[in-house]
Amino acid sequence: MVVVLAGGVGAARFLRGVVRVVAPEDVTVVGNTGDDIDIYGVHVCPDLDIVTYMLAGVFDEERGFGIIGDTHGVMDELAKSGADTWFALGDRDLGVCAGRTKLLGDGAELHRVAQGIAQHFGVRVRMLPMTDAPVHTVVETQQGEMHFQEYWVRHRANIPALSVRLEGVEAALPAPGVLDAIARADAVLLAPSNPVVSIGTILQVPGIREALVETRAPVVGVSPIVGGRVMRGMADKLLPVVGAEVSAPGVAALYVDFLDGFVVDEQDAARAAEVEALGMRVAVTNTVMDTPERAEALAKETLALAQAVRA
Ligand code: FO1
Repeated sequence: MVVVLAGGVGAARFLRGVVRVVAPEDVTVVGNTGDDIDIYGVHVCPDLDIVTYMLAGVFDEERGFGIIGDTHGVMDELAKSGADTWFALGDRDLGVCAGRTKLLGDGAELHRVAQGIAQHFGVRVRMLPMTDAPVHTVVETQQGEMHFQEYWVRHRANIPALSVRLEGVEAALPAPGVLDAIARADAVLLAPSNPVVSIGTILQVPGIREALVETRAPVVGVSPIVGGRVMRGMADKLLPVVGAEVSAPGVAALYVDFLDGFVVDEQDAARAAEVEALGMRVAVTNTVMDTPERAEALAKETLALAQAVRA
């Protein structure tokens, strides 16, 4: 069984490759829920949904979120009534979130709800949120504190960020199954997701980082840096906030206590030796997943590195 720690689009693309190499039933996703937001009366789980929609083959690649071909009747009506619709939820996407909100309101745990949604979409990987507890990432900026989505979507990360914290994490426990999956895995992979607000958030849930240190499984990450820059998203704005350099060794150093291997993009080959000097094995390859075939090749390369560090 392979465990993949996952954020949004980068992780979803990577997982699309992983399930071409490993049977989906043998893949457990531990998804970031720090981005989750309550808005328009519903509970949105962007990263879990992005992964689910991508694996279901219904992801809207052009927008980078939501369901392909979705309509926007609800947002249009909301806008007419004067509501600020800065966070664009398509009609079907809203329906998914409304269903989730109803079940959570009835007392269901998020990991059960997430698994149910994945199943409705025909997704056969095991989808686990990092925690069932309500947590969310708060960004402290020069204009005050705000929810991560306000910073990311409304302000497009254009306000200087001073610090990032995960509200509610002290009382959070890993979702049932997360620690067990990490302990029993044949390999644990870190998707090329944002090291601060996706992977970094998952690592803050009490017990998860310790489980990664202790597991007998090889733990291998994929660098989200390509040519000294982030591939997508705005991690270049947030890495300096945690004192990390925007580079492959800068990201690897954040995981140095548990990482056995790191896959670095060929454009960053010159920095591979610095990653190795941190005490981990390195594979250098093309990490740009512009096609499902490229994602599959990257998944194969990452799993081969996991095999190699175990040997
Ligand atoms: N990202 C945007 O840039 N603008 C949006 O209006 C937006 C809406 C949205 C709705 C549902 C959903 O699941 C994701 C959505 N995202 C949107 C993406 C998301 O906010 C971020 O990209 C992730 O949180 C980062 O992983």
